[in-house]
Amino acid sequence: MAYTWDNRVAFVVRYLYDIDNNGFLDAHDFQCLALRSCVLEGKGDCSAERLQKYEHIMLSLWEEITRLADFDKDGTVSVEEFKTAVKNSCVGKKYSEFPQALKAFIESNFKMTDINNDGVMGIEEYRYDCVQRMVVEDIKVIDEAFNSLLNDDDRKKGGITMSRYQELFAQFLSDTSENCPAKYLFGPLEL
Ligand SMILES: [Ca+2]
Ligand SMILES: [Ca+2]
Ligand SMILES: [Ca+2]
Repeated sequence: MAYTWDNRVAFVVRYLYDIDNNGFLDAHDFQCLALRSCVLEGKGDCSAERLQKYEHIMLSLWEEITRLADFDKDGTVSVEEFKTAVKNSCVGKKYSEFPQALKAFIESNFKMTDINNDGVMGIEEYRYDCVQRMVVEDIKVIDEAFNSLLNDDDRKKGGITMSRYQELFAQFLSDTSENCPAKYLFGPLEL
């Protein structure tokens, strides 16, 4: 059950966007996301200029999500509204066809994960990303998920590059089959 499309989309809302954890999305989440992304990607740096850049990315994303998903126009986006919007705008589409602000978010997410800035998400960075969201008793669970995410080319490169991350993130939202190859992108899901 954990990897159904419904659960994957719910995961994105809950763990990537709803960072104040109140069960729905509004502008506050994206303001906080801007700050969090700025600090994480800057390894602690939070200069006004960089923060402004992240505010632009995240608030544009929120505007786009509102436009595509706030069907009842109440200024917030529920999980159900978000699912409908992903169905309309992402299902069956490739990364290049995704809404612009979502693509900017995906890129920024990759940069946050790629801690040593070498352009590849390696196993250690993947572990680091996973344990911030989930409780794990045995590292094997995370390592197996990472390894099954990789194709031969990824293995040669030592992990997931930006272009592969974009492709996998797109699949995570656009592929409705439960056995979607990208299902482990954010670690083993427990919802
Ligand atoms: Ca929220
Ligand atoms: Ca709404
Ligand atoms: Ca890296």
